[in-house]
Amino acid sequence: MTEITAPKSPVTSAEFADEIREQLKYSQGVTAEQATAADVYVAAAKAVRNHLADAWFTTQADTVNGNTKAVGYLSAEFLMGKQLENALLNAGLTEQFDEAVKSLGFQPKDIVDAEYEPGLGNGGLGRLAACFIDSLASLGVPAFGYGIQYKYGIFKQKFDEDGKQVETPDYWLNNEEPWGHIDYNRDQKVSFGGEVVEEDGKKVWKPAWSVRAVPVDYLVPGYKSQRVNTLRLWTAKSYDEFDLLAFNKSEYMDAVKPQVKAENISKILYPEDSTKVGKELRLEQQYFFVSASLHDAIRVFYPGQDKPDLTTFPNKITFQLNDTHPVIGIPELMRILIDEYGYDWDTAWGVTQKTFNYTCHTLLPEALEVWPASLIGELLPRHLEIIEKINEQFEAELKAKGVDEATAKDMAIYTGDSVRMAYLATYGGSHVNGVAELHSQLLKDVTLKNFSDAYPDKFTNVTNGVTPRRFVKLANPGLSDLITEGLGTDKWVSDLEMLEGLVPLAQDDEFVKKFAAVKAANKHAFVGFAKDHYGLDIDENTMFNTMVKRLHEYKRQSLKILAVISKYAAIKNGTVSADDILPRTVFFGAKAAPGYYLAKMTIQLINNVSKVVNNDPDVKGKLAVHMLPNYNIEMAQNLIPATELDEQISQAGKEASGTGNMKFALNGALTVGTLDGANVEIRERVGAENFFLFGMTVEEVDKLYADGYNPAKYYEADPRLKQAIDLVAGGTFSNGDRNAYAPLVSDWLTKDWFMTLADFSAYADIQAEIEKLYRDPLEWNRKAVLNVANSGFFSSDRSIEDYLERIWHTGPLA
Ligand code: 26Y
Repeated sequence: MTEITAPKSPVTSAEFADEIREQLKYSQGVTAEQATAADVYVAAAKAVRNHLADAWFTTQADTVNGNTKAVGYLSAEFLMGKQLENALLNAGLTEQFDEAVKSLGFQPKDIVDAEYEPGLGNGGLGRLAACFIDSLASLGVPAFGYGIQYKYGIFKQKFDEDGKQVETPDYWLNNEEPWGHIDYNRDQKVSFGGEVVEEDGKKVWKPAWSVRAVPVDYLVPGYKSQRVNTLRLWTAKSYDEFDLLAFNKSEYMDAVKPQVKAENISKILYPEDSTKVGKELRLEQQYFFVSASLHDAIRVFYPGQDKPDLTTFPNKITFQLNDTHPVIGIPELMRILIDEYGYDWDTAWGVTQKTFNYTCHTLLPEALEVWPASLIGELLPRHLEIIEKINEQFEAELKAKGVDEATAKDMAIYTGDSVRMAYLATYGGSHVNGVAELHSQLLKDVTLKNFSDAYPDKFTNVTNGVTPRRFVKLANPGLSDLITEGLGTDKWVSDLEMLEGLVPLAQDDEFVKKFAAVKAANKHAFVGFAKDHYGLDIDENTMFNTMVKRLHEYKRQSLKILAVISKYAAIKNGTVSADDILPRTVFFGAKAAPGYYLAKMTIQLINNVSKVVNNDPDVKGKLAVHMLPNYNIEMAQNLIPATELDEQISQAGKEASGTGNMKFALNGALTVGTLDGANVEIRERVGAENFFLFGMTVEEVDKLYADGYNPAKYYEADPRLKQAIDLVAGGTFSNGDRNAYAPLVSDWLTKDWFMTLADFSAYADIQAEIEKLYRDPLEWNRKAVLNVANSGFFSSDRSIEDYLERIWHTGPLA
């Protein structure tokens, strides 16, 4: 073991300023006088990277030679957010940076803001991966994040004049990107297509084409841990860059064809978070990064060895499969062990099963990936053979366990036509986990029931969490200072359950008032942010009520907008008196998958409700609605701390966990929510009296499906709902056009798969309770403080501790 040496920090602010000057001069070619904020940002980022370098090398050496197994987190998404501020915090360089840039004539905030946010994820799953690698490094656990450096991240969202979502490409690498280090000397070859032949009684795969996987390394500094892990994102390059022959014949497009084909693999993140697209390119992406990562791990842990003893592989590293996306890794490791290293099947299987574990992030059966066998056969013919053999072995094992034939058939990994990746993952790994208690239970009872019956010991739960560094300390400095004052220490940043120490302070009116003042200041700051970014004028003396997440029918943004419309109608009709109206500003933020018709129409509706409501003098000062464009991590960091009421209103049994819910509770918003996902655990912890619960339970939902659900009945029964839907259908939000939302209205009245209408009355009713409490600021804020105090459990540090104990069976470096 190498001795741990601290990163070069703490440096003095003067040294930091000198380093920025040097970087400006020698790496960017501008003087400090010529430099813009964007230049200083790049220079500062490089300076921080240099400071972390030694700790990174030490961590790498200890990871290979050390006393503990590493974690490989295989994920198609890492939604990191801006890096500079986080790297400064974790490296302990924030103050020095602030002083340094001021001495150069800049404001720290302008430098931090100059960073372009990388959007290499769709939503919760990608952000969870980012929180997890922060926690792994902070806990000192050796780990690699493995994924793809997409050239284009999640699309940028705008709205056109009709309020429709317009997607534009996110070319984030258009500007200098100082964090990633491309390492051409640690590349891997990834092959596709071709055929499998027998040579000397051995199966030999003769691929048709290959691409070069080149790693781009990002440093992942732990908070005060002196450890720096690696996020290794692969980019695809062509081996035959350029067809000179074609070029010389003036066939310029043909000349770059091989390059384009190869580079397409890492070109774009699929903007889908449901699994309606089954594209060939997506399978290529998955295999590309998983194959490169497995080979990379062998390179790292058996340096320079031609004949490594790979039976020790599972002692060196354990791989977590983040959803079904990397599950092709199971047959790939089998192939590597058998074809590349000559192990027999049984040995290879033993190693493979010990190496992998699988996290499921969904409850929607259609979101479990299933690949046509023909596609796998074309792209990865050897893998299809291996999958078939795994399936045969699995069938035999089930038979031996006494599982009846019909059940075994239902459980097939390979059906002849298709390959079910979730089943392959469950059988091919050691553990399977859901992401919240309720979700894990439903996986066992419903989604993977047969598997749980046959292999009960494999199943476990790890409730999600979020990193307190980014989502409290950075996002909410005011609250962070107050917490530190209340607890008399800032140790809570790496031990979040210490927040419990604030419980008694919820009874201290002075403390509660201080909390209220922080919230008011955050609201004020957000008003400025919204003015700068979106040109909006927001009244900060209204309740800030927020619903931000991907747009999905099951998440039920429809329920929220119908309730808003109903409230609007009530004000217009005078059904509520002016005195009884609690002024509210409702914020939505949501991207819809570009091919998801009803989701996009819902965005259009929200935008047009916003136009009508915000321009109606009758409701001015009482109700405002804003659909904020391009919800991303930056917006989350600004909006969450300013929010007072958070919406988590999915149909029970559909949201696997949610992590926004945790961020809001930790920042002292109260939640209105259903008994779904992690809401259940949040409510248990913060107390039922500090959470606005409404709506059907999973059991009630199931019963209603079974009894035959008729949404029209609910429309007829609640005049508030009827009126809201009639306004949409009647053209109030479409300049009189009665057809504009016809598909949405018809879906509500005839299908309504996620039972928005059935939950409407309960949702509308609970608003009175919410508003009553809000009129008593001291009581509202007392409950908000209790939300903060009791949400320490939802730190991703705790999630990682659970993974270490229940699944990975490893721990920090000594
Ligand atoms: C296969 C492809 C189309 C696809 C791409 C992205 C499929 C799914 C996804 C993303 C899923 C996702 O973000 N799931 C969310 O994971 C969070 C972290 O566990 C959960 O909190 C959240 O409930 C779940 O919807």
